[in-house]
Amino acid sequence: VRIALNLKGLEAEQVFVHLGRNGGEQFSAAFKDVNPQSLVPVLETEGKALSQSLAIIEYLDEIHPEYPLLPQQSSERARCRQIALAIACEIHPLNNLRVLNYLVDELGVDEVRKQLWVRHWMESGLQAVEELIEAEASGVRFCVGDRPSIADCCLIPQLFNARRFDVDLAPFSKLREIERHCMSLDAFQRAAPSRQPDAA
Ligand SMILES: N[C@@H](CCC(=O)N[C@@H](CS)C(=O)NCC(=O)O)C(=O)O
Repeated sequence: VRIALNLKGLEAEQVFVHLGRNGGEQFSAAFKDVNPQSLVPVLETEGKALSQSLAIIEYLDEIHPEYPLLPQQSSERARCRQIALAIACEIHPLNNLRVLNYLVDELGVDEVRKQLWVRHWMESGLQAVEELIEAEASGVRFCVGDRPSIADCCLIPQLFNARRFDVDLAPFSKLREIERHCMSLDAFQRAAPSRQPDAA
C-alpha cells in the first residue's frame, strides 16, 4: 500500500501499529474496532476503515487514476491480478506472524521446523511466480508490461520477507531483475520498512 501511495504521489497520515509490542497491538480492542481481522494495513477514508492491501490499492487506483496500477487491456489486468493474488493469497498468509506464532505456541513446532515451513511455502510459491513471469517475457523489468502494477506492489515486499527468513533467492533470476528495477525507483525505496518512522 505504501508503494501504491508513493507511485501515485499521495500522502496519507500514518498511524503505527506495533505487531510485537504488548502481545501485538493489532489485537487491542481499539484496533479490532478498526479491523476485526486484527491485520494491518488499514486505510481510513470517507469515514470507513478499509483493510486488505489489494482492496485498498484497487480503491486508490479507482479514485486516483492518474498513475494507473492496472493496465488498460483486460487480459493484462487479469495477469496483474493473477500474479498479485498468487503472492497475496498463496505465499504471504503462510508466513504471516500469527500463523507462525500458532505453529510454535499452540502446535509446539520448533524453530528449525518453523523455518522449514516458511522456506517451503515461500520457495514453491516464488518458483511458481518466477515461471508465470518467465512464460510472459524475457528482458523483463516489471511483473507485467513496462511499468509497475499491483503485481509489483505485492512482489517487492514479499522478496523483502523472503530475505528476512533467509530464503535463497538465487534461483529466481526474473524476480530479482524485477526487484532491481523497482528498487531503482524512489516510490519503492521510500516504502522500504527500514525507511519508516517506526523502524526499529
Ligand atoms: N491479506 C492481507 C494480509 C494482511 C497481513 O497479514 N498483515 C500482516 C502484516 S504484513 C499482519 O498484520 N500481521 C499480524 C499478525 O499476523 O498478527 C493484506 O493483504 O492486507
